[in-house]
Amino acid sequence: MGYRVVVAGATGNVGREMLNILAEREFPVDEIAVLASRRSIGTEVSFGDKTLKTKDIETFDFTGWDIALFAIGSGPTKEYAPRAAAAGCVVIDNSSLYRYDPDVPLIVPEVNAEAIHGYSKKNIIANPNCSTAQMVVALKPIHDRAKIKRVVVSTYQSVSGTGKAAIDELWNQTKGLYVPGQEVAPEVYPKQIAFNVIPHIDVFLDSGDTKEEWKMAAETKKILDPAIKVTATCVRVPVFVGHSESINIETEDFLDWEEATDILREAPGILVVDKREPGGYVTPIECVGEYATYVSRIRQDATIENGLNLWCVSDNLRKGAALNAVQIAEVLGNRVLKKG
Ligand code: 2RA
Repeated sequence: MGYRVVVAGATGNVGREMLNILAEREFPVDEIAVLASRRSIGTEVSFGDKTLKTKDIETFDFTGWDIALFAIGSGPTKEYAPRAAAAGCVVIDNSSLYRYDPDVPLIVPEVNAEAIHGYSKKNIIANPNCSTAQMVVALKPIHDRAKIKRVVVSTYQSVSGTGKAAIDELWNQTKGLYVPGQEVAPEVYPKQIAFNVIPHIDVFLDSGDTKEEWKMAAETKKILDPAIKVTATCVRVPVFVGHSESINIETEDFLDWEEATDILREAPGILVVDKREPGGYVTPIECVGEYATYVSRIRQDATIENGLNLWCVSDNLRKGAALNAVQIAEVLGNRVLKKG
């Protein structure tokens, strides 16, 4: 016996990946419903070898459904997540709405799966920001071995993190540069993204940080350890899918880079690709469609007593969103609901 599963936001990039990954991992689904906004009702989406038609989330009754994966943004989530939760359906939400709520667990299964037991306070579980998810997977084994004090991270985030319109903008803007008269002015982003980088993701805060940078700090503290100091600079780059991160780590105890490499090789969710030669590292193009959090360029930071540098790459639509959400559903099923 399996679960009655709902995917809300099934026509978006993340929603479609949720369906792909539920099928790929053969999540025990007895019945599935795919929901979209009124303007997308009837849109066909794939679930394994099946084709499903989306239903209207506004009129959908969540009663009798076990798990709902939400990828509809904070606004609609505010309206529909409480409705699903009140109907007894556990919501796993990819928006930022509930991530910082003390009554809602924020989970990366390789890091804090045990937090799943906190779901029952609101019947809601939060999925972290994509740039946080891959980073805490890489930090967790190092923290367990040498206790991380401080993290300095620079991100190189793909346009799919913004959504389909951003993917189209990068594609059309790049093409337009080669075809006189077909130049495409910035619309999704404040400046040209083709052959450029933009040091700004989400809104600016009074501190001068962006909200994306604030999220990486706040979420790392909630998921891994509130004592860890994190400072981030989040940058948008002309890549379609795959976030990359340059991570500098200061630890309480000394950890030799070779021991760190061995520890990372053994850690869940991580693939180490690290040869000190041309091409001996992972680039975003190679992570697309994969589950792994890739780690390369592992080396000592000799400028401080206990420092390490590493390069981390992962598919932001998968580990950064849809895969992590499905993995949370697997933990919920195996440890709590126990139907599958
Ligand atoms: C981004 N992390 O990359 C944000 C939201 N997915 O745009």
